[in-house]
Amino acid sequence: MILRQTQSVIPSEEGIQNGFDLTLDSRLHGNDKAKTIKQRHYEGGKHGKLFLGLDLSTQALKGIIIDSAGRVRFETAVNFDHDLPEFKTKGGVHQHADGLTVTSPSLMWVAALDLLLERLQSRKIPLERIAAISGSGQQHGSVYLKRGTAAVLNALDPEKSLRTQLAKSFSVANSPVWMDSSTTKECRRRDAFLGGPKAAARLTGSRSYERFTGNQIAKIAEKFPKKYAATEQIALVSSFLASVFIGGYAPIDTADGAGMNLMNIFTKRWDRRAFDCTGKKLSEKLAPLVAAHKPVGRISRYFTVRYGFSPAAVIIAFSGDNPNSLAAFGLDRPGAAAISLGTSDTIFGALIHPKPSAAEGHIFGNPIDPRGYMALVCWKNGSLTREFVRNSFARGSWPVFNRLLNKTPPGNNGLLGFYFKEPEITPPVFKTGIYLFNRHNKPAANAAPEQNVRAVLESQFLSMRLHCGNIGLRPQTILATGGASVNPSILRIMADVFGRNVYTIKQQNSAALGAALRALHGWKCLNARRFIPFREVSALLEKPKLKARPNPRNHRLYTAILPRFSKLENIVVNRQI
Ligand code: XUL
Repeated sequence: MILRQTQSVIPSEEGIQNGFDLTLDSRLHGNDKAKTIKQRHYEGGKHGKLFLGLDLSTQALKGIIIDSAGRVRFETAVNFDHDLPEFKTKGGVHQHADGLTVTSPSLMWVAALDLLLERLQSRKIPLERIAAISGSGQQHGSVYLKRGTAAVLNALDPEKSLRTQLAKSFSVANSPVWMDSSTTKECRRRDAFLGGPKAAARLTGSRSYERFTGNQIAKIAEKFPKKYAATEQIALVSSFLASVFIGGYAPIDTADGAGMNLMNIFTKRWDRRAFDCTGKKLSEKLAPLVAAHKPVGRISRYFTVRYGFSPAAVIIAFSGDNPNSLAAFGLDRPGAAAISLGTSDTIFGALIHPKPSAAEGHIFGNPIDPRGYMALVCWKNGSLTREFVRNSFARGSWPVFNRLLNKTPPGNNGLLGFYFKEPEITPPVFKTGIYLFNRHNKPAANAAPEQNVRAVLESQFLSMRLHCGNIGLRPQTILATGGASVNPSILRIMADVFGRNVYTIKQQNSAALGAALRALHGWKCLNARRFIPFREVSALLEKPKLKARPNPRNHRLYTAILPRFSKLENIVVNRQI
């Protein structure tokens, strides 16, 4: 016999109130206005409970299953281009002819979910043992659901696919994603409306950015008023996936919600003024905000009947990919930071006293500490720029690059360089080029290969230290990830510039793993009926390996260079405009 659950999960702003008995913690960090909500008993099966983490990223939907000791038991992925070719995506997206608009078919994502779960089922993964599910989504992307979709989600028929049942549910068929940069007009309007970019940053954690969801919504509201009016709910990629699981609209967590330019970063509530410059009746179209460790509902009947999940499986709020990576790396203390050296470079970490800035970076809610924040700063000139310097000056070889590096002393005898192979976002530089300065701060015509090799690395890490410091992130420990983190020479300069130990770990698919760990964490909080420090979960993680220690003398040298670097950077930035 199939038991029908009460579905339709409409959460309140403080927590969840729904048709289920979920244990709620409202005594977070000693605030003991305890709300007693009956606790249900969780039966995960005889052989221990499992936790599922999903990651709906740009190119793929990934899934990781861990056990309660944090061990990865199974991983799988659906690649959009390869596994769902009928949606005709390249790298999971459609690049539009204007060169600015980038979207993904929303229906492709739900098709991918059925495919991924079918794969888990065909591999005989005991889905009935999954006690909690959480997820991750590429940040900033938005999903537009037509009036009536709550009812469709609530009554999904396990006999039919999600794709068939949700085919007519999207008022905007193609979701704008984080790669979209078509909303400059909307950004200028928002910044002006909120009192300028600084005021916008102080309110929402970031000045207005093209990819941030509020600006994408504003564009749709203006360009397609009928579609906007027909929209019942606007979800983030993360909250959309959670909504499908619970069979109703899921709340948006305060880490991913901060990537919209719509949330007051300090109160962690929606901001009415930010809504006012976005679209009519927006407050009716957005779900409430919730801390990322909170349950948002129980799994819907569609999944229990079709795939054999336990009806007791609980859904913990889904969040963005960067916040989930913060969880996967166990960055649970203020100052714990990760630097990802990839196509673009990114630094993110936990902090308590954020300083939102109009010039650089973003402040989000912290997905593993509801009192805290996370900072994130991106540089477009990452690996491609390092490789450009390697190809131009080191015969395209990393060993040659490293040998050249050893020929120059830290500080490069006063030479400083700025390498913009791509237009840069941190700081904003539109004109590409290389800008070199000698020890007297005068433009240097050119530099020897070994000087270029050192200058590109010192410049990249000085820029990281400067700009993450500007928004309040002062790394105490650094976890290096991404392709270039295998190069010990690069890690040594990183350690010297920041004056901190640099570690690495083997872990890949950090967003999906972070989601699985947050599922475990949220489930523990739920059962304990209080907030449990994430440390109890991160203690289960693989211990990072120490790869580079700072040399105190070199660190003092870089600290002395930093003000000069900042001045010269300003000169380069101002020359662009
Ligand atoms: C962060 C951002 C990207 C996406 C990638 O602000 O836009 O890192 O989250 O999925």
